[in-house]
Formats: sequence, C-alpha cells, structure tokens
Amino acid sequence: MSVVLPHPWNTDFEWQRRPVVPRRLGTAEIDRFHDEGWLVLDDLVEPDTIRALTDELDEIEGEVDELLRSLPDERMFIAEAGAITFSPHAVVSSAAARTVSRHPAIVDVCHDLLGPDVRLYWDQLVYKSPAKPRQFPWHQDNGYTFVEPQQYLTVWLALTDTTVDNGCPWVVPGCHTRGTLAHHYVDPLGHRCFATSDDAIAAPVRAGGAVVFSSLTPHMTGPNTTGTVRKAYILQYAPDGAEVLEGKAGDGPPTARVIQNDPSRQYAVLCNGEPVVSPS
Ligand SMILES: O=C(O)CCC(=O)C(=O)O
Repeated sequence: MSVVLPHPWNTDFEWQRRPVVPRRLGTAEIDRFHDEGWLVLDDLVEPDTIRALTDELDEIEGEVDELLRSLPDERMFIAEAGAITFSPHAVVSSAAARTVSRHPAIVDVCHDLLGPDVRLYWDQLVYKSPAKPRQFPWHQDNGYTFVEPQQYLTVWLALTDTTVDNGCPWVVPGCHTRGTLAHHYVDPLGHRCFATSDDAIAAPVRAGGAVVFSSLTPHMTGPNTTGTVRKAYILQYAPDGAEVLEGKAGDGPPTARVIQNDPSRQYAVLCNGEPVVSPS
C-alpha cells in the first residue's frame, strides 16, 4: 500500500472506545473490534428471517435491475446490470427489512460497539452478479459520505453464503484508528483509498452471519466468478446526533452539516441503552 493521506476534513480524529457491560459480544471480541476494526459474527439472524428478507429484497432488486437495463450502458453511477446493483433505503418499503434493522442480536451488537443511543443511518441491498465480474474497490464507508462522528458501524449481512469466489468482503485491519482517508473516484468501480494491500484478509461468511466493521475500516469485495448471484444487505448504525458534512472535500471546509434523523428510515434502535421496538 502506498502512503495514503487523510481526508481533508479529517483533521483531529481520535478513535473512541467507551466502557460497556456487553450484551452480545465477549470481551475478546470487543477488544478485537477496537484493535482491528472488524469481526465476523456467524448465525446472527435466523434462516427463516433471512428467507423472508431475501424474498422482499429480491423484488426491490428486480425493479432496480430492470431500470438499469433501460439505461445507456445499463449503468447508473457505480451500479450496472449484470455486475453490481445497489438499492438504498429498503426499510422504507420492506417490512422484513425494518424487522431486521431492529433485530435484537444486531441491536445488542450496536450497544456493545457503539453506545447507548443509536440510529439506523443507512441501509442498502448490494447484489453481485457473475455476468460482469468486477471488484468493488478498497474504501472506507466514511470515504463516500463524510459523517461525523466519523466512527460508525456497518453490518454487512450475508443473504447467501459468501466466499472468496463469489465476492465476500476483504478488510485491512488496524487502519480504522487513522480516521477517514482520502479517496479517489475510479470509473466505473467506485471511490478508492488504495489499490492493493499486503495486509488484506478475506472475510467469508455464511448466510445469516455478518461481517461487522467500522465505517473507517478499509474493505473491498472481489469479483463474483461463480454461477450464482451473491446477495448482501448492508445496515449502518450511527450514534444519535450524527451529521453528514456536505460540500466538496478538495474545495475547502464543509458547506453544511445535516443531522441524520429522517423518521422514515433513520429511526432510533437504541435509546438510553434500551432497544426501541418501533420506529420513532
Ligand atoms: O457488497 C459489496 O459488494 C460491496 C458493498 C460495499 O462495500 C459498500 O456498499 O460499502
């Protein structure tokens, strides 16, 4: 990996670790998350729940795929039919997605790794098709949209068994403590903080398990070289009060700060340490 500069808005980042009485994770797992920036959690969500979620997400993805196929080059930004499709905010239309976003095991992981007051910040399905195999390049989630606090949590929930061959995540451990790194757009693949890393670790996970990592953990997914679609549902959780910084990073300071509390999709899942059972 060549020298990677910090993102221009990342001037005084310090990794935060709060004391916690854990609900789901062991202390060794919590230590490992803070040291390395990621964990694989097997069997987080039950098979029936994954099946119900996948049925609803498949319908949403079908519409996205149809839309992409109607466009020139069958693509929009980094989404391309036959390669990789994204659909944000499934919780707005899918009851199964809303249920999973408040799944007790996931909320307990948020409690253990983020704190007592947490909102869903973002959710999206990401399906990787084998027709046009491609890498999704190395990036930090906070390299796409700059959120403060920079340190939030991504739960990459596998809907199908994911392997190196079908495009499971890879991570670089330990970089998260530097805060957000500078990213560059590589067309048509996406924003990238570096091209390769000698420290990369593959994180295969079975359906119902999740790769849980920091918004500051560099990760990528490899090409899907199998005969079937790899399906994931990504849930991102942030401390209550998190803001998106708007503006163009190279052009000076942010032009606006936008609080992330849209009640239709950025609802609280933990309030004063207690799970919130319905959107508020
Ligand atoms: O699931 C994938 O293939 C990559 C998705 C990803 O890393 C992201 O959306 O940040």
